[in-house]
Amino acid sequence: ADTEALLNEVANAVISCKKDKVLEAVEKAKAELPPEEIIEKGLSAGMNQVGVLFERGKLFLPHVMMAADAMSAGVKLLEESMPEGSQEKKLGVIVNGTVEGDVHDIGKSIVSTMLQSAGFEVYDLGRDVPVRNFIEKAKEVNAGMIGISALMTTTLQGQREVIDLLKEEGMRSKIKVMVGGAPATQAWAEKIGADCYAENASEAVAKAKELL
Ligand code: HCB
Repeated sequence: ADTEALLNEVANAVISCKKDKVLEAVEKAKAELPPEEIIEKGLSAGMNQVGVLFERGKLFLPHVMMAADAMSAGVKLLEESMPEGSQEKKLGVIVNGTVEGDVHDIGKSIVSTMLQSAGFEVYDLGRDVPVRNFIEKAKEVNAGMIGISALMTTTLQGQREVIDLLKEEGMRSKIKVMVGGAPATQAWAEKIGADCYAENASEAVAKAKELL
C-alpha cells in the first residue's frame, strides 16, 4: 500500500473515534513506516481533524474523549517499536509537563517519548503541573531544559509564569525553556522570553539538539 493511503487510514480511524480501528490501521502502517511518521502524519493529523470537527459542532466531547483514548492506544503500540535511546551517553536532561489547570497531555507525552528516543533523559511530570514543580524537578535532576505544554488560551499564561519564576530564582540563564501546544506560537515564545517554540515533536527534538 502507498504511504499516503496508510497514513490516511490511521487518521480516519482516529476521526471515527474507534480504538480497534486505530489499532488495526497502526498495525498495518507499522509494517511499512517509521513510528514517528505514523504518529505525526497519521494519529496527530487525525486528532487535529477531530479538533476541527469539534469546533464546528460536528463532534461532541464524548467523541473527543474516545478519539483521545484511541489515539493514546495507537501511540502506545508504536512506542514499543521506537528506540529506547542510548543508556550511557545522554544528549541532555529535560523536564517536560503540561501546565497547571490543563489536562491535555497527548501531545506533551508524544514529545517526551520522541525526546527520550532521540537520546535525551526526560522527566515527564504529567499534566496539571503547578508552576513551582517544573522548577523544583529541574533543580533536582539538574535539567538543561524545561518543556512546557499548554493547550488552552486560558492556560497559556502558565508558560510565562514558569519563566518568571525561573528568573526570580536566578536560574533563567542556566535552564533553556521550550514551549508548545496548539495556542502557542513563535511570537508568543519570543514575547514571554522562552528560548524556543516547537510546533510538533520532531521540531521539539531538533530544537533541543540545537540548544543543549
Ligand atoms: Co480539549 N480543548 N478540552 N480535550 N481538546 C481543545 C484544546 C480546544 C482547542 C477545542 C476547542 O474548543 N476548539 C479547547 C481549548 C479552547 C481554548 O483555547 N480556550 C478545549 C477545551 C475547551 C477543553 C475542555 C475545557 C472541554 C470541557 O470540558 N468543556 C476540557 C479541558 C479541561 C482542562 O484541561 N481543565 C477538554 C478536555 C479534553 C479531553 C479530555 C476530551 C481531550 C484531552 C485528552 C488528553 O489529552 N488526555 C481533549 C482533546 C483531545 C482536545 C483536542 C481535540 C485535541 C488535542 C490533542 O490531543 N491534539 C483539542 C483541539 C486542538 O488542539 N485544536 C481540544 C493532538 C496532539 C498530538 O497535538 O497540539 O497537543 P498537541 O501537541 C503537539 C504540538 O502542540 C507540540 O508537539 C505535539 C506533538 O506534535 N507540543 C509541544 C505540545 N506540547 C509540547 C511541549 C513542548 O515542550 C514542545 C512541543
